[in-house]
Amino acid sequence: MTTSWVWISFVLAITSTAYGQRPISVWLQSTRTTNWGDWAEEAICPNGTFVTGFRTKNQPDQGIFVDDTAMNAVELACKGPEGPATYIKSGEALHGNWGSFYECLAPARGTGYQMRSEGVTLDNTAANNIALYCDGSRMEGYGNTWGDWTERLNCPTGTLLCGYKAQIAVQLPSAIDDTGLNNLDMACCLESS
Ligand SMILES: [Ca+2]
Ligand SMILES: [Ca+2]
Repeated sequence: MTTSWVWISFVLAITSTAYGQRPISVWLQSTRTTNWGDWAEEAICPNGTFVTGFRTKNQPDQGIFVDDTAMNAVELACKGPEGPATYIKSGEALHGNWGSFYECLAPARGTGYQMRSEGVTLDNTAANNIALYCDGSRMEGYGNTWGDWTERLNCPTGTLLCGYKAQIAVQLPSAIDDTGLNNLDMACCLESS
């Protein structure tokens, strides 16, 4: 390694610490039961805070003559040892209404999650619900019941949920079949971050 290359690496390390995003230990990826839409910008909890709750924006069953989309967005609550919650959101599709917040029982924090998703069908809905794990307990959101619960995803030991990004399809190519939210990938950060 030349002296100049060492210097460049040093400058990059300093700038990424000063201006870069909080370091992510690992991204957990939801099972791609469907894979429509674009990924919205990542939403990451402020330093020193972790995911402690969530709510969903869900469209209830519209009946057989109207297009269904089920889950359309998720919002997360981030908390530290003290102070008020910060709310973060990655994308939001059009349909549905926001349900109640589900909060971990303090001092528990989010350690993993699970998605309920529907595969390809006549009227596609993709993601239908999400469940958050706070240490041992599991909380299901306000959602619909099409499809199946997919694999439970857990942060590695020593890390906690600290953010997410959502894949959202506003409209499928068929133009009359929306699905809203399709996938959620969630970030795990070191407990010390
Ligand atoms: Ca959906
Ligand atoms: Ca649909």
